[in-house]
Amino acid sequence: MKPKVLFATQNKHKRDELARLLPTIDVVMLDNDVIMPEETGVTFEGNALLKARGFAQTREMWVLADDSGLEVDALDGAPGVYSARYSSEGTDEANRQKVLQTLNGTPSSATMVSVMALVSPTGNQVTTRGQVRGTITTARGDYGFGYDPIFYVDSLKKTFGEVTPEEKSRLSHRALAVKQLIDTPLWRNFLNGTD
Ligand code: ITT
Repeated sequence: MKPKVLFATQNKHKRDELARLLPTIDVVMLDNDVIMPEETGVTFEGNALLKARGFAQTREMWVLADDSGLEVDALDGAPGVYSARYSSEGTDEANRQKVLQTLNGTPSSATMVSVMALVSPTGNQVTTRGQVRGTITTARGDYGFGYDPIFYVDSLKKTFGEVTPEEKSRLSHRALAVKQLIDTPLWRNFLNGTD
């Protein structure tokens, strides 16, 4: 039987990426009607822990959470931790449009960030951070989600919207965060069923 972890997210795209990155783990998703805690943190680490800690306590399970976003250099790091709520509509399309409109043609480098938090049933915790550098471009490609189509990666000569899920899972910010996570002592405890 695969070790089971609850992934505290309402974002199906994140869940699909995580399931691809952790094929030997049973990644359980929250039901759609579950209310997520308000993301009051000012760092990705703070918000990832906020999401994971609440559910680990109430469900007495191992819980993973991901807090992620886009930091645009010419916008002083915005939208950053406010990436999901950058536009008033809060949809992926409106958020991308707002980045492009705010930049108004100014070229800019940017960072995609993913912070993973793992919390045990007794409250032991760890966070890891993965980052990928790129530049902002007009939207290209139908793959991915969120800011992927406007995030161009030099080494790929493509936006994240133009790479297949397999390619993205080889080098994404989320892949880098997971790679570090599975090297932590707490992850070994999770696999061993100790806490
Ligand atoms: P949960 O909090 O339920 O996990 P969420 O979508 O609200 O889901 P965040 O608060 O972490 O997640 O917000 C992340 C924002 O960054 C959101 O707008 C995503 O679309 C975007 N994002 C996250 N990962 C991304 C990725 O791999 N590629 C492009 N955009 C991404």
